[in-house]
Amino acid sequence: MIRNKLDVYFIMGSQNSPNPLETLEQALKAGITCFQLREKGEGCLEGAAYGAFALACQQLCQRYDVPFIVNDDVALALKIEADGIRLGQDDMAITTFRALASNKIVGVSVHTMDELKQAIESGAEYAGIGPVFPTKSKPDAKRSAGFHLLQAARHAYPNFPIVTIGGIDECNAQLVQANGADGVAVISVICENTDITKTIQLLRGEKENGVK
Ligand code: 3NM
Repeated sequence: MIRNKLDVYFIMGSQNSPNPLETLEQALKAGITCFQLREKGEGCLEGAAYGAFALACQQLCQRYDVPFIVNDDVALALKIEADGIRLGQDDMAITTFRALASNKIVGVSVHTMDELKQAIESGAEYAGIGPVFPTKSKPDAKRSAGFHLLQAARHAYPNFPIVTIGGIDECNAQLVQANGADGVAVISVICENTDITKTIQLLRGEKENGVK
């Protein structure tokens, strides 16, 4: 059930960290609940190097029994048998993807209630809503929308899995969850932190002794 896996949803590509596999393994050890490979932007890997990096990330996720999701790249997700795909509004339609792979987790990024309704009706398993706060990790992100859409989405669909994204850190993660999110999707707060274990504890709402 994907809803239980959205708690701390870590997103990373090789461009986000000087030692991406080390960062991923530390994050897995510290208790991330889902991982998305997002190889995008300046300096990102291509071709065989991209494929090898994706496989290495997937193997680490398998070792820690954490779902491995691919951002946008349907061909890669199918080729390496990822657990799922995240699709944006300009990517392949959910129904088209489902026809290619019926058994994978499908997540969709939405920015309006209409897009959310459409995603649910097309069979998405979870939705991503963002950016809730300004982000420096996605240059083409839309203007931060605060909690308005998140609250409306939760009100309309009390049980649909929702993860929020954009500028989320240890300080605001609980606020996001209090406003209806099942979990937080983050890049920089993990990639740019030296104490990944403590960061993930705080994102999960745990005290430093691991207690909620
Ligand atoms: N998508 P950080 S914001 C990948 O709003 C991504 O759809 C967004 O990175 C969206 O945790 C974003 O460093 C970047 O702010 C999130």
